[in-house]
Amino acid sequence: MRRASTVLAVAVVAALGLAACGGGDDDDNQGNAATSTPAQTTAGGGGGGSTVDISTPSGSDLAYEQKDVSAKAGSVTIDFDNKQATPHDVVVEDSSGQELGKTDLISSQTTSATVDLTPGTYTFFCDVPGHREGGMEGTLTVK
Ligand SMILES: [Cu+2]
Repeated sequence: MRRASTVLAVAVVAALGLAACGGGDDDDNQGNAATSTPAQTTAGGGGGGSTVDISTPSGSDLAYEQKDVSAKAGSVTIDFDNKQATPHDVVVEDSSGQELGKTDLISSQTTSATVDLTPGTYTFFCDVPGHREGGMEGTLTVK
C-alpha cells in the first residue's frame, strides 16, 4: 500500500514537472491566450451598472437635450430617445477618440446600447455626417 502511493506520488510529480517544462515553451501557449479576459477585478462590486438617458428635442434641431451626463463606472446603458423624424444615433468615444460603442441609428423611436466604461471623461455624439459639427455632442463623465 505504502509503496503504491509512493509510486503514484512520483508519477504526479513527474507529470507536473513535464507540464511545467511545457509551459516554458511560450509559443505553445500563445494560442490558448485567447482567454484575454480584461483585468476587471471590480466585476463583483459593479452591481447592475447605471443608465444614462439621452434624447433629442422634438423638431429638427441638431442637438441633444443633455450636454453633460454622468454614470457609474462599469456597465453603462445609454437609453436614447430620438423624438425627431431625422435619424440620429449616440456614439461614445474616449478622450483619445476611440469609439467604444454606439446605438442604432433611429428616427422617432427609442433604442439603447451598453458600454463598459472605466472612470474618466468621454464624449458622446451623433455620427451622421454634419450632425456632430452641428451641435450633437456632449460630455459623459464616469466616476
Ligand atoms: Cu444626428
